[in-house]
Amino acid sequence: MKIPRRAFIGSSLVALADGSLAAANSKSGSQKKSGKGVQREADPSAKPPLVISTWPFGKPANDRTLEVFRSGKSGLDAVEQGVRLAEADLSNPSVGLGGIPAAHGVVQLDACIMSGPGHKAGSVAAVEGFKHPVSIARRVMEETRHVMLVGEGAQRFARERKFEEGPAVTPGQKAAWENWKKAQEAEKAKAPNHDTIALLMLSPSGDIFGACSTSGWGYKIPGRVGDSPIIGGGLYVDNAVGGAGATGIGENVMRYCGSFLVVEFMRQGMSPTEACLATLHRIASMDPKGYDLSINFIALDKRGRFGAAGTGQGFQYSVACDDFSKVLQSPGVTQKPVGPLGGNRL
Ligand code: SD4
Repeated sequence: MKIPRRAFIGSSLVALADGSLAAANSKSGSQKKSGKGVQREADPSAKPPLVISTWPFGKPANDRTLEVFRSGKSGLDAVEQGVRLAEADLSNPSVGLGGIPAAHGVVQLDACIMSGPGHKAGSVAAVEGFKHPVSIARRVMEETRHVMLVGEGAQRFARERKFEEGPAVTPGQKAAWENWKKAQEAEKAKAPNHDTIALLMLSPSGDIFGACSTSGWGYKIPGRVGDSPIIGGGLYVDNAVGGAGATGIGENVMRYCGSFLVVEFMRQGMSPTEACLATLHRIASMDPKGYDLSINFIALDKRGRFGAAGTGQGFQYSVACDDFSKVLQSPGVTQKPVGPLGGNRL
């Protein structure tokens, strides 16, 4: 089913390639009229190798991904190494062992990796004490008949393969956790912010690779698994179409197969930004919280077009290719779109 662009772009903001924002109301000129009727406004595109990732801290990860790829390694090696860079940064409270711990004071990491060629995937969740869950996920993908290992089983698998171990929690996060515990006992604790790296790469041969890693929701219930390691939730790659990744409150992504839906909308002909917006509108139309979801998506397609969108004010994401490496602002959505399908589920 083709969905009129007007129906979902509505009153959103669209990120320009230079990072600025422009109103993208369908009536305000973002659609071009031609003799053949209304045409879609293309998202920015870039010549591959092209890398896109969530948040400004994705920028060094993108640069690392390109550096590894240019050195002759595979696309899978490149995305893994890019995400490892973020995992190794102990000052990042959202990814790797520097992350905010679960409620028992120990960091539990979630990660996954996908290869477009062969449609392969590997994933781990609630892993304690290992520095690079994305690499464990890759080994699950390459050395087992399974897709996902969790908790103690994933740790045993990693230990047997001599993956690098690390602290249960960093001293800084332990001190913050102790304060949180005290505040919680006094019933004054707030949930801290948390982010995730989802990273996608399009290679010059048209292959797509993706990886995702997070310490998840700060002070979560031990054993809680978010969207990030869920194939189709926090990450999805279809080598014939494109890839998508998510960040934000995983519970609001994984109930809707968010990244899978973004890719499916691109398959129907939407640009990456349009597909991210349509996914947000779909989720908001179903969720009792409406647009109060705190979720964001990035996407790239097979043609080298890229985009992103988030609820509220949107979010910042990073893009790199041979010509540039920069941080962009995504569009943000706070209300349902105007147009004939505005009241329906897109
Ligand atoms: C999760 N989606 O575990 C992750 C966390 C995140 O911005 O991305 N926060 O729910």
